Amino acid sequence: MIEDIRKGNRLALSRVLSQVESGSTAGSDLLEQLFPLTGHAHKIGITGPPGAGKSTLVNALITSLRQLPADPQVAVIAVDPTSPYSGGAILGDRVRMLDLQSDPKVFIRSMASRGALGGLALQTEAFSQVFDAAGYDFVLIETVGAGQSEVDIVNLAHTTIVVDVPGLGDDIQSIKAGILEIADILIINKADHPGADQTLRNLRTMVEMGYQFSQSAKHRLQSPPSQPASQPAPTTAWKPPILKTIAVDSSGIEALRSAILKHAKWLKQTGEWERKDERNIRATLARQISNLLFSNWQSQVDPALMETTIQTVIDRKKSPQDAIRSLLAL
Ligand SMILES: Nc1nc2c(ncn2[C@@H]2O[C@H](COP(=O)(O)OP(=O)(O)OP(=O)(O)O)[C@@H](O)[C@H]2O)c(=O)[nH]1
Ligand SMILES: [Mg+2]
Repeated sequence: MIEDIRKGNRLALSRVLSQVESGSTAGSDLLEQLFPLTGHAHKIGITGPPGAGKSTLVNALITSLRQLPADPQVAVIAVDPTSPYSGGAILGDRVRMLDLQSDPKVFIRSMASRGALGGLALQTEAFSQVFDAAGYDFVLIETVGAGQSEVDIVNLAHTTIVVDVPGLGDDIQSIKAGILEIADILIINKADHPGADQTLRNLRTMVEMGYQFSQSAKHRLQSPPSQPASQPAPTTAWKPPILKTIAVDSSGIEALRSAILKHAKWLKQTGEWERKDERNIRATLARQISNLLFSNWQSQVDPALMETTIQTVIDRKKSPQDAIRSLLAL
């Protein structure tokens, strides 16, 4: 099967992804054998509010990446039940998607966000390892930017693109401060809508503040990080570019593609590429270990005892700490 997917057999690739998704032993054996073949793909996260145009942007980006002289292979993981890829599409989106699917070097796979075994981040990581091992050069990961799990997902990526749209209002601007911190490239999509320049100015101010803070913090705080990484921190900070796009007619997509390639170059020159991989491996191992410990414990605990213990906590007869001690038999 692994030989088949490396040769570009799409049916085999589909099967491997399904095995992995099911969480079967066969799936995990495949992942284990694929792992030595990974480490080449450029993983790109695309996040932003619902309806911002992420899928439209991804569509346009695939076409643009496919025109690169290196003739790269492009995979998409759509972590999103409302994504056009999963069937809720208006006709136009579906037609475009079919166009792309007929390209043998493009593979689009959606992922049900509910019930993902071991959590969304692990599932996304597993899928991107399959694509990476299969020889895909770019793995685009689309997810709705709403909470911590999305931040976890985009942290798997080498490059994170945050998509904003004009006219969402000031209240939302403040929420976005958190998501801005993870952005390597900022997009104002739907630049054909009124207010695009105002949004651009707002974002520019926020990015400028964040950039100055990170620069001065780097000079002032010389304390070692809590988890020493084998690679030193980069000497030149990356300043996230802010680009306007109109995804529906592909305007601004070439600038986006250039920014992505420039970011990849910066990551490699500064050693940040390896640092990101290292962080990703640490986070993935920690997640897998805690999942495994939890499911081992859960399979051993008596469900009736679990229920009565929870009830004693609800009745305030036991503290949560006490309950944990007795459930873990500490
Ligand atoms: N006017 C305008 N409409 C756009 C643009 N980009 C996308 N749209 C439209 O916005 C709608 C939502 O686009 P999607 O690409 O599905 O957005 P999304 O962010 O993937 O949405 P979810 O996955 O549901 O969160 C569609 O009707 C698109 O045609 C744009 O640049 N300008
Ligand atoms: Mg979408």
